[in-house]
Amino acid sequence: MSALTFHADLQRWVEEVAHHCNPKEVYWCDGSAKQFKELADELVASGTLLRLNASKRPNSYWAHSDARDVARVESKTYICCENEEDAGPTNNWRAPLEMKATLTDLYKESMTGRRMYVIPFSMGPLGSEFSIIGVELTDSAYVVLNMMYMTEVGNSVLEKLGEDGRFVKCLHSVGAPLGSETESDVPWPCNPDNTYVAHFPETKEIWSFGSGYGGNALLGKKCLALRIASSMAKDEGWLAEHMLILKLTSPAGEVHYIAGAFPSSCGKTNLAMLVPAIEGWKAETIGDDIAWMRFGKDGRIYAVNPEKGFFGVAPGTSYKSNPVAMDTIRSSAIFTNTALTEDLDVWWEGIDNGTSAFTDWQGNRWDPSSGKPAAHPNSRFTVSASQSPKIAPEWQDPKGVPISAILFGGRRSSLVPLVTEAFNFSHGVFMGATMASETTAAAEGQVGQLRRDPFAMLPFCGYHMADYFAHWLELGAKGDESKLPKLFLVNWFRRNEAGKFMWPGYGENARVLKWILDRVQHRVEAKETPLGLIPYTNDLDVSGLNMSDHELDQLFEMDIEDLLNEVDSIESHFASLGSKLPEALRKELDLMRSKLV
Ligand code: OXD
Ligand code: MN
Repeated sequence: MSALTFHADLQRWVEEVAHHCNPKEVYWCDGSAKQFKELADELVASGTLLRLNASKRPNSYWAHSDARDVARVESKTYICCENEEDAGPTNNWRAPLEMKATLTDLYKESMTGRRMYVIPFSMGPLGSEFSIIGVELTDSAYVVLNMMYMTEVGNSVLEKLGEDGRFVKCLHSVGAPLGSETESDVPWPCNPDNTYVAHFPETKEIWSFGSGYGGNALLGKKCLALRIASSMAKDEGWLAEHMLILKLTSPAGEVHYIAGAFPSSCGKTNLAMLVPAIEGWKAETIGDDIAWMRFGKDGRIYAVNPEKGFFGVAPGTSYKSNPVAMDTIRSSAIFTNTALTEDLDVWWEGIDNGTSAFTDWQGNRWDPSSGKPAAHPNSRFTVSASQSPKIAPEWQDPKGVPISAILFGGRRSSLVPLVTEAFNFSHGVFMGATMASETTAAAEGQVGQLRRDPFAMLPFCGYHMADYFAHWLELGAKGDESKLPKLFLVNWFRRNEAGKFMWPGYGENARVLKWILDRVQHRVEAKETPLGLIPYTNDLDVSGLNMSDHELDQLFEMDIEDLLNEVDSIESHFASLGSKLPEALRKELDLMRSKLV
């Protein structure tokens, strides 16, 4: 199929890559439903996809990955800038030429026997000043289908690109060439021993090899919209953040937009699809994972969601925890690594719908007594955001939406109160810079370990983390504090001595958001503590929760000794970031210590 583009650089690059990787043909993705169906049918025929029971889950598919390719691979993710110092201590670094040499060898003939797909895509609404165009070359049709749900794909993007528009070159190969035209393929080709996810921020390129899973392979998401975009944002004076965007309407009809940074698998999608448990409040989604933010002409910060779909964690999603997600994925969705029921619908731990798994995520008969989960803990659904019954009408507004408050949060079973407001913007940056969370299955590695995850950007910041803090502080200093969003630290995950969650979470989180908006609107005072400002007891609406005053107090309890240990731990976190750490953050830490002793 020939290209519908007169973009000489794009054509040259496609030819060069095809020449080197040796695919049997080049396939230009036009973004049409016809192509989607054609590729899905092929993947069903070849065994990569299974068509789900059409009476239960119309137009939906199930895939299971190779058991060695199930999550983002942070240890194999690289920022390849000229100077190691610019990548900073939190990123893996390789010199661009060295990484390109390694990968050029690996890409040689890596697409033999496969098709190479050309996916022109836009992150952000086409034509918005926020948007960035990318083109992904991949030998995975599964990636094409997922990209079609997650981004704007096809001819409209090529048209926008014209003859000389700028785009981010994104190269992806599963790294599993077929020896001959007749060699049969495996359902999930990948190359776990040679996986690399490499970013070249200076030349704005992404080269990914060996993995077909999620953020390693859908290059618009974490690679472009966070790692490359964060580095562009630093140079150009805006922010590319790992944040949800939520629209809240009060019973009086007041509308506010809130952004929130939470590490992977900490309930971001649930919060983005919140169903408020308090009377009269309405919540709608703008985005569940990424926010690009910049100053508007009125001096406020505006945000867009650069994605067009949701790539959500399935386990734990139910009509109780997230009815909006459950309604969104009723049809036209792709499920990866969930379990299956006997009648070919999907199943996962916590789906809580009266069914049971029949086969596990690898497609084997599931034995409940094995003690192993039926669905992989990082199993996912991919679906178009437009299918959500609670998507806000303005979710693709090219101007973005004005942000009133930003939340930082993580899983902390102790120490961090339910909600704390920053004293001012730079104290809020300190909160973001020091946030920590217990690790989850979204990335390889052990689950449940406490790690500092500044702004939930640890795996996604495309440059030196201390420079990133400085960028936030500079942006704050440019703004008028009265127009900047107010910053808050939240923690839905605190546990009592018996190990039980102390806060009901989910829809009840609206109570915390209500207090936050009361603060934004200067309607209530707040109590000063060494950590920040917390609600006076009567200002947090807990009516109907059956919570004793003691239980409520426990959610905000501060143990001085524990907090002094936390100060020490932050001190070493800061030390690990080296000498570039902004002085303002060191001062915030000194201030915190002085308030505790
Ligand atoms: C995600 C992640 O997939 O953060 O959103 O891992
Ligand atoms: Mn994420």
